[in-house]
Amino acid sequence: MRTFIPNTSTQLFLRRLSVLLMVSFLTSCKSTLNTLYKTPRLVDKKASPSAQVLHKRLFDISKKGFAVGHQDDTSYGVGWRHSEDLGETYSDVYDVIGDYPAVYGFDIGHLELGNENNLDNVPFDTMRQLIIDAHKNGGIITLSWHLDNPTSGGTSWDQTPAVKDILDGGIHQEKYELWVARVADFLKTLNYNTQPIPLLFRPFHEMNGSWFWWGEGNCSASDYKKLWRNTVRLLRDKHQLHNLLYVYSPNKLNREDKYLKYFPGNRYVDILGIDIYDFKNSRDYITSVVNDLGVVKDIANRKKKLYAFTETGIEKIPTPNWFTRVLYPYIEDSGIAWILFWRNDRPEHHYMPYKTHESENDFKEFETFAKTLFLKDINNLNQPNH
Ligand code: BMA
Repeated sequence: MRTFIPNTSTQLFLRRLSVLLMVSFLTSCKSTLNTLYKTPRLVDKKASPSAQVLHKRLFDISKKGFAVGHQDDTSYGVGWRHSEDLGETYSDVYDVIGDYPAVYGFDIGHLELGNENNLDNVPFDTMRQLIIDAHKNGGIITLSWHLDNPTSGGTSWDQTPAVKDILDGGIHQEKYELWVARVADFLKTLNYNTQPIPLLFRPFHEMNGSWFWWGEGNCSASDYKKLWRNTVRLLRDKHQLHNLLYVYSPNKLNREDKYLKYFPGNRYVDILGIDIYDFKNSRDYITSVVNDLGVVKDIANRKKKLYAFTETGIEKIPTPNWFTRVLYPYIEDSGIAWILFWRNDRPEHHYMPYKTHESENDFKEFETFAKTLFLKDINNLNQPNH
């Protein structure tokens, strides 16, 4: 048999080909690795199966696009409030696109006081039912907590320093522990088919801004971290709640801000987030979205954590094509697991369109885009194991 002896140009070609093959092999290995789910180290070593399933589900979602969420979607909207008499689940989002959001935000502010209603007048009994319904239908639940100021008795926005008072034997520590116990009691009632409903818990958000009593200038970074860790320990260890994933979400980063300044540690945070609003200056907004989501993505990848756009929107949506032209191009390939638009309270304060609003068609187009995942979309991805 004749042996084939390549000439020099064939040798060069073969060498190049093998390098090319090797590179493409390594790249394909890397992309397979990126899509492989590795069992995470969750804050809660005893995380419920439901919480573990939610984490995996968010990972899968982030590989396909991002889950679209809305705060208080089914509690009220522009011109209506949930009531048993309505007989069906109202939602401004459903009204516009014929599907529900994939993520449902609720706020438990004033639960700590033992009140019947939250700070926006949603009865906690209604909230419980809406959370159970959303979960039953395959939706994902995220909770924020605009709790009152324990020192002054004012609201979350009362900047009287208070964090020190609820730590390490401070004068209001017992009161704070009672507040957390009330939260725990309510969270324990969120069950479906005898399983605890998994919850994305996002307390003490926007701490790098100074508008909340737990924010910049109103407490030190080290006290903030202590407060976060204590709260986790109370919920997880004292009250034995194992269905929470903990989400850290600073506000839009100002030039001098460091994303991790208030970060309580890898062992106390499951998912990284960021809140950025468009205050009617879309150029500024886009700059922040690109920069800040980039920062969050890098840090999250380094820490092997999921990340999300935990609050956003433009009040009243006065900018034409805001969803499709201002927002979508900059989040399309960001890798976020979800995005949460803020609440629809009234014509002067809403972040999602409603029927007859000018941005209705823009939002309908947004819904058709490849990466925007609503309730039907995430249910089609993989059936959650209820
Ligand atoms: C804020 C505003 C307030 C509301 C609070 C908690 O951003 O929407 O009106 O009380 O969130 O939902």
